Amino acid sequence: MRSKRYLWPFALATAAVAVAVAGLGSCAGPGGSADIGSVARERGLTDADVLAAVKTYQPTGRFDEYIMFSSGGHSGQVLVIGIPSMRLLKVIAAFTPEPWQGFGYGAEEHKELLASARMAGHDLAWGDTHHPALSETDGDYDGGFLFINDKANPRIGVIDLRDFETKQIVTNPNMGTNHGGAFVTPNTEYVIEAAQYSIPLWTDYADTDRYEQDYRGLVTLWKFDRASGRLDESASFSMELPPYWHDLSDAGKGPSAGWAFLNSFNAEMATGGVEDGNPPFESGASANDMDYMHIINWERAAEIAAQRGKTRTRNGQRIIPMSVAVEEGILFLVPEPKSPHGADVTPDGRFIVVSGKLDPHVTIYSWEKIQQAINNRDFAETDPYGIPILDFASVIDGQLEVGLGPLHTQFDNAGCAYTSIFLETKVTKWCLEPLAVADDIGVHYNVGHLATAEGDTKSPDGKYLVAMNKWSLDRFNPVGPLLPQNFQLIDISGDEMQLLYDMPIGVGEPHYAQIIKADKLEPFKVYPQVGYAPHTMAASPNAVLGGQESVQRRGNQVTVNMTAIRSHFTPEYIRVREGDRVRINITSIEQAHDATHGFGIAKYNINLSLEPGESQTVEFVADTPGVFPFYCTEFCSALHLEMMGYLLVEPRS
Ligand code: CUK
Ligand code: CUA
Repeated sequence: MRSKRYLWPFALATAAVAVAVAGLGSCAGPGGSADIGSVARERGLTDADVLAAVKTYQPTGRFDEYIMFSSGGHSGQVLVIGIPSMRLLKVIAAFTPEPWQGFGYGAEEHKELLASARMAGHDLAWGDTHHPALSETDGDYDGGFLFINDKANPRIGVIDLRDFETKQIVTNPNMGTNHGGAFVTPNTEYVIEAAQYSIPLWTDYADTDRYEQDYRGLVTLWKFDRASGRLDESASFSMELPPYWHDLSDAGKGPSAGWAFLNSFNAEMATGGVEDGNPPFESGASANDMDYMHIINWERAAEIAAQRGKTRTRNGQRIIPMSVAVEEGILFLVPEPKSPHGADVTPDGRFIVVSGKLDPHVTIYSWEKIQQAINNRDFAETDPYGIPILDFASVIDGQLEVGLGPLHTQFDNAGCAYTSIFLETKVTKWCLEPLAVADDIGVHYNVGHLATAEGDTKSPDGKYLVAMNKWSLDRFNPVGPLLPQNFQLIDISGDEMQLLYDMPIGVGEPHYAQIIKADKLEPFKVYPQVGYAPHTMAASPNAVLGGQESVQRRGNQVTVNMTAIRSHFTPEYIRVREGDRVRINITSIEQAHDATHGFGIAKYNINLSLEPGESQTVEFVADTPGVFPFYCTEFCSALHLEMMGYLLVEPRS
């Protein structure tokens, strides 16, 4: 009874909103009230609630105006969400095996990718994605590629937005973890990745009593080759940094193009050890009033990295040592208050906004003043590693009190900025010229990053802001002690911010997201040809066309060339002997939009997803005798249940 009473008003409200959007006035919904006013009254909705519903509801078949790519946190994936509806469209398998996409469930192509993503001799079945970065052309998202970092295991994934699949994972051999990635330069020349927790750099092992001598930070600039859609490891380079803990990066644009900004904390170089009577990391690393933002001339660094004798190589990576960076004038520090988090360049590239978790202000640095100080060699002092430190007061444009625990800042199209306020659990809107607070809005609860529409480009759209919240407490039906992180969609088109929608996230803690105009994306409807290999984005050498199906045996190696089309596999029998090595080349010869087939083999941990035209290969040893049905795992047609076959593994004895 209870659930029924709950459901009726919900269905009615949906119908009523649909009517409102269509402008039809009224019509009879099921079971009672048929006009918006009485449904709203029955459900206890305010005018603002109804307005929010009307601003976000998408009638069937209507596409969203924006697409948000969000990190999936420690799910290791990327979430694709429509805005303003906040409908979840896809979870892109990035660092974690994902069975729906058949990612990591037997395909040789994925085995290769995941093997390249191993670190320290371990297969890694998770990642902690924090910062997605859309590829840019001339400072604008171009819809071509998405890069995503794995904080836990210092890796960067490359996702091709023609098919929303992960194509490459590069591992960073000289980092312990990474946090200052992925951020792109204005023409995606490079993808920036900075380490977070320092580890020894020039030696494999050193205890933390050698912290200041042997531990180091690192920033890597991964060269992106757009033609191949891959990061080019041999053309990439790194720069040695002091063993502060590096936080977030952003690339300069406009007047600051060619430079990158990277904030840091634990400039104290605290080494913790509360169990030995030392101050814990949390207090040791926040003892000082100031940490440092790093100012890096990446354009010049790239030239220096190409010169003989200017780099040292470690684990195959070219690294510009700090001493060279100082000598060449490509690395500077500027103090930033206090336990900073977030460094965000304004759309015009003239200012860099930094927040201190323990300082109620945002600090706005002037690129013009920074440049002047650098050109005049106007340095206050050097850090223990000889890096010039600019004078704080002479390079800031101003500071503005925005609330307790400010974290991340995003921008709109009207010269205003939005800063997440973690402790006060709100978003503060403020404007740059003149510098003043304009508005604030409570969010639930404890917000981390914010994302505005086209927010990291040189020309943000304004319109929408998403608050990415850490806690949900009383916002949703309780689901045990582990509650969902959540997103709140906020309308920022007017002077006052309006909360539109709450979306729980059930898979991990998202950190950052970017929002792109949906019409910039042009994904494939079907793969360009039958027998296509998504991992190379080219014709597959293992393609099997209709009529080419076969089973071949050579010794104990059995090769099956198979096709899939509604609603059968050809062949339907795979007969092998126990211990045989079985290789199945399988091509979906479908060309119909959205006609996906799966290929799962019972008990062998194999499942593929074959989109129209796609070719994949699985290889395994038939080590267990018996009869194993295989079947299509997508309900592809009326006779989908019949789309199956048998793997018969005959016992040796
Ligand atoms: S971080 Cu998570 S809320 Cu990794 Cu960008 Cu600030
Ligand atoms: Cu193909 Cu179900």
